[in-house]
Amino acid sequence: MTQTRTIFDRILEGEIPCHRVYEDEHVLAFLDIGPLSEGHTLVIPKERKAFLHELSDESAAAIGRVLPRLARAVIQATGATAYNILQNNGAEAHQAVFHVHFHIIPKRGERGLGVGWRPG
Ligand code: DGP
Repeated sequence: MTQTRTIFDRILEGEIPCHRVYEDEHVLAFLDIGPLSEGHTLVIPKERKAFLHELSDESAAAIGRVLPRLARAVIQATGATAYNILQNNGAEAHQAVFHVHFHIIPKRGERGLGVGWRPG
């Protein structure tokens, strides 16, 4: 897929603001603008790729390293008792922003049904 400039590139370049929760050489994490629960966090590679299967090993490793740490931080910050990690690839899979991203969606005091986040 052609790697077009998305809203996340504008966030990465500081052109539009975000609530940053983590940043390193390869990864940025920030709060989702339309949170499904308090603390809903997006974790993105700095590499500009639309889909997970296009990601370089370096970016994949960097994301893999920080996801558990960020999940831990989200649990601690929100008091969540559970969370979903979601990662959509393609419009039919509900991907809206075509820059790879992982959702960390904390859950508390509720029992999830099925995948429990968005209607199919
Ligand atoms: P997805 O459907 O997986 O592509 O989710 C894209 C997410 O990106 C969606 O939950 C809302 C979030 N989002 C879109 N635009 C912005 C933005 O400008 N700032 C922030 N913080 N989040 C955004």
